[in-house]
Amino acid sequence: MSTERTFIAVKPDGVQRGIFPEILRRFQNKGFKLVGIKLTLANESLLREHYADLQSKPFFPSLLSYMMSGPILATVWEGKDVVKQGRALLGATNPLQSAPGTIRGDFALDMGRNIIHGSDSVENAEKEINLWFKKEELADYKPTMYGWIYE
Ligand code: IDP
Ligand code: MG
Repeated sequence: MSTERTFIAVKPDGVQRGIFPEILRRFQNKGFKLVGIKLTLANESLLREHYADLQSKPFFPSLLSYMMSGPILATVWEGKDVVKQGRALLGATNPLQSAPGTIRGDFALDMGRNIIHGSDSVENAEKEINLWFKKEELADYKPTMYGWIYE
């Protein structure tokens, strides 16, 4: 059993379009454990930290307004190789290059409306989880199905 964690956020378009239950279902079905979940509005300072590596990109202002255009469903998932596996479930950043079967490949067309965020490394996952969640908002429990998911 791994305690690796990742930060997965359904962006405002994914919430407004009602795709979030399908996204939760895919992570749950794969075998990952939900340890944190909340519907939240992101402010500019949080987003500037979250996307610190993209501040100089020409699309940064539109990325900010996209991410502030409505509620975000912020989640934390735990399990074996969850950071890398989570990125695989998401698909490529550009939905036109995301394989069918992935979340972006199945539900999005534009890079600026790609419905979901997922941490890209274990280190960034830890940073993002601490940025979006307080410690007491994360649940520590053992799912009853663990024996059916892990050998
Ligand atoms: P990622 O979300 O797959 O990790 P990043 O390169 O970290 O991709 O970019 C963060 C987000 O910024 C993307 O998910 C997408 O919404 C947006 N973005 C990235 N590149 C572009 C672009 O060229 N045009 C418009 N939006 C972009
Ligand atoms: Mg990224």
